[in-house]
Amino acid sequence: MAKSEPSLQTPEEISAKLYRYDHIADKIAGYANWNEGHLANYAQNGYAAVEAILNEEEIHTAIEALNDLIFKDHKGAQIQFTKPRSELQSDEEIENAIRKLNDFVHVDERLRGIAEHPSILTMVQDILGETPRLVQNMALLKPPHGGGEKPWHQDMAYGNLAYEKAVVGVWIALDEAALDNGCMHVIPGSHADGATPHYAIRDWQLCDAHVQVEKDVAVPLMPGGLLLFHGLLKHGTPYNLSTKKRRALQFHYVGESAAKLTPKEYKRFFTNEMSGAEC
Ligand SMILES: O=C(O)CCC(=O)C(=O)O
Repeated sequence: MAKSEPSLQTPEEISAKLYRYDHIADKIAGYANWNEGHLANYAQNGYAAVEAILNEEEIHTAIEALNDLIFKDHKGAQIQFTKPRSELQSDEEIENAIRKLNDFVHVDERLRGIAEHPSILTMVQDILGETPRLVQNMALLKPPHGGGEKPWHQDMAYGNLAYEKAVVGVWIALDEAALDNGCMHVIPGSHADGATPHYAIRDWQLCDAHVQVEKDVAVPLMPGGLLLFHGLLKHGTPYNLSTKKRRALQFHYVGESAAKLTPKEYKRFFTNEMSGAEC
């Protein structure tokens, strides 16, 4: 029975012990280079990083659209604050206290345009082998000076993404996502482990003691670059302990024929209900 390490406390300790920074993912140099070989690598590794999918204007438009939702009118999109809204005065304080915006594609056509970007949809369709359906849209902000960790997890362990067929995640860097501001980290091939129990620890996450940190590959990306990844790939992002913002968009797509897991299947696959294995 694995026990989570009680000594993992500070952001610095977590960043040092649960992530490594010396294995860097290979990247595909733009959509024009996407080919069958990359699909085979995706099937094996569970991810593919592609540079320069959004151009400067698209990145600028996406950031402007997010700022409009934050500072002008959220238009019904959800915004998750890490501090009570009443304590936040300046624009900087407001932005630094936002971790997530959800469900904006129906209220902002600029962001919908990115979720429906032809290059992105084609790559996702190639992976799924059928027409993609967008099932989740969010922006993930990791502010400077301590923007929070997203511990290691599988996206399909979150009920809204628990489908009987693999979902594809698309994580798009709007700022440079680097080793020091919380870029994505993945365990190559870990989607082949299948569904793995998650635990409510710092988040809904894999047990820290079960993560094969020695296999961690970091995926730094320039703005406009993206990571395509399998819904069972084990991945996480460390704290942003730098002075730089790290904003990203994340979309999830599923094949149009895929059905949701039943609640019973979900519990069996993604919780310790059956095994009783503790973390
Ligand atoms: O952008 C991040 O920090 C974490 C993204 C992620 O892995 C998730 O939300 O599932």
